[in-house]
Amino acid sequence: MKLYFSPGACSLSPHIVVREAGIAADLEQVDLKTKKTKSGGDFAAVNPKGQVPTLVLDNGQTLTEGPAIVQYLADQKPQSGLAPHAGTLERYRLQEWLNFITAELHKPFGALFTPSTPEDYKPIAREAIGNRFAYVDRHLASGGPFLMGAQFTVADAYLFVMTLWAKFVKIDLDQWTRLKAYSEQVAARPKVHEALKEEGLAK
Ligand SMILES: N[C@@H](CCC(=O)N[C@@H](CS)C(=O)NCC(=O)O)C(=O)O
Repeated sequence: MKLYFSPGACSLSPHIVVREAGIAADLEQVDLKTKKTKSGGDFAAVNPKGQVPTLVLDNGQTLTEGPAIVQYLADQKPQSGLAPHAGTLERYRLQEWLNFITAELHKPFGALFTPSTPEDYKPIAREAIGNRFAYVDRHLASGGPFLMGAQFTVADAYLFVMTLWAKFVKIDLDQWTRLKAYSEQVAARPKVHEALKEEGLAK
């Protein structure tokens, strides 16, 4: 398998999952502006959407969209516990979290990273992110230490990336003590640290 990624982008989520699951996957860095891979390849030909993460499977098929990719990866190593078994209510709970993160957090963050976003929309996006982080913080108070309880899942890999992005756009996690502690706890996981180091985000 080959995972196309860009350092610090949402592709860090499947990158973490690859390492947590112990999957042997090649990593190929993409320049999201030029749509070229580090080795000079045409990324737009691999994924016409021009977005990471993109996973090319051993059979040559291409899988896109982070929530689908992380579930596919987790299902390659069911014993990892990174996703509850398909068909169980818990699996739908996982999908509930993945959809929440992609639609309600990832998208407003995306607006803050896009240079052409109108200035007057930015406070609206920041407020939405804040409201959703507050919701997650309250959720963590009722269980934890992870989103689904005791077990680290692919949803945690994705939410963790959102907490990293908060620092880039100067959203202070100190106001959500449980979320901040959660982010630090995930960052301290050896496989997460390996992924951060590989992407140049940690020493
Ligand atoms: N819906 C996609 C969104 C992926 C996405 O937003 N990727 C960003 C990086 S975090 C990207 O590739 N941006 C470059 C572009 O859209 O041209 C997913 O969930 O995987």
